[in-house]
Amino acid sequence: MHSVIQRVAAIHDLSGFGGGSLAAAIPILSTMGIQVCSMPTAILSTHTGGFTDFHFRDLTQDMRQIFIHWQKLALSFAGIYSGFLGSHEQIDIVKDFILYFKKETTLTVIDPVLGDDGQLYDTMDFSMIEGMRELISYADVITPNITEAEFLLNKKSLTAHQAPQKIKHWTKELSSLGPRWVIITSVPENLSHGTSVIAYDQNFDRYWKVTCPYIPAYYPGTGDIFTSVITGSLLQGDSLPLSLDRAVQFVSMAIRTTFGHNFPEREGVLIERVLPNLNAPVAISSYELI
Ligand code: PXL
Repeated sequence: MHSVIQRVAAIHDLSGFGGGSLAAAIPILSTMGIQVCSMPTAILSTHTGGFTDFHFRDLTQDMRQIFIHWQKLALSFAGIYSGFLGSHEQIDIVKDFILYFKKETTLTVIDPVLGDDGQLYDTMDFSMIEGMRELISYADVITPNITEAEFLLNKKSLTAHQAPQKIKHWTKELSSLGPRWVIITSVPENLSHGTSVIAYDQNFDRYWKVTCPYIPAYYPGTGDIFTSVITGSLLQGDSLPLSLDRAVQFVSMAIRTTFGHNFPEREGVLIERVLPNLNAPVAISSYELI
């Protein structure tokens, strides 16, 4: 079906409260002028980070039906963007979806959501790591955090001191599994007490880094916000380093806007307050070639 606007198939869960996943992808991409076609993987009352007793409805069978209907409609996508997946079957559906809908010009972004802070999320197990490792071979861009990168490469946890140098190698190692661009987030910076994102561009054999100051807070959903901005920015035609800059700046701004209020972290960040910044002219740039 014809579209005059860039269209992205977004394959994530929908969490009713607490932000993240589709609740991040839809407003961010939409603000960036990109149409989001949602394929929800599950519906939850809240995300799983910091809430207990949440309601969870698996939508694996609905995903297949949505896929079949979109095939009949002959939809085409400028981007395919997946995040939190609940099972092996969902990983297989995303794989089939990419094989069917990806064209030469389609940007495929896979956020291999598995865990954070050295731990797997409650709903993940080691077989999901295997599945994700295979799925990322179909991606153009992947955005693991440092914990997910460890699991995907079967590495031991790093000390903050050695992190940035080692992570450079990890980005290239992950890229050898398939994706042109590998972006590893939440990399600790020992000296500045900040955190960095480190990225590798396979085509140009170049490494990039953007660092932001440390904020003593952990808000769920910021990874989804980061990858949504990366997706939008690359689709708008930005370079990898500029996309990194825009995503880091947007997430930092969302965290800083929220942190001052002292709300419980599990409620996520006040994304609505900062959405209009996505349309601001490029102002400062802090990326480095490393
Ligand atoms: O932000 C990753 C994510 C996505 N979806 C759900 C989650 C999480 C992280 O906890 O619980 C449902």
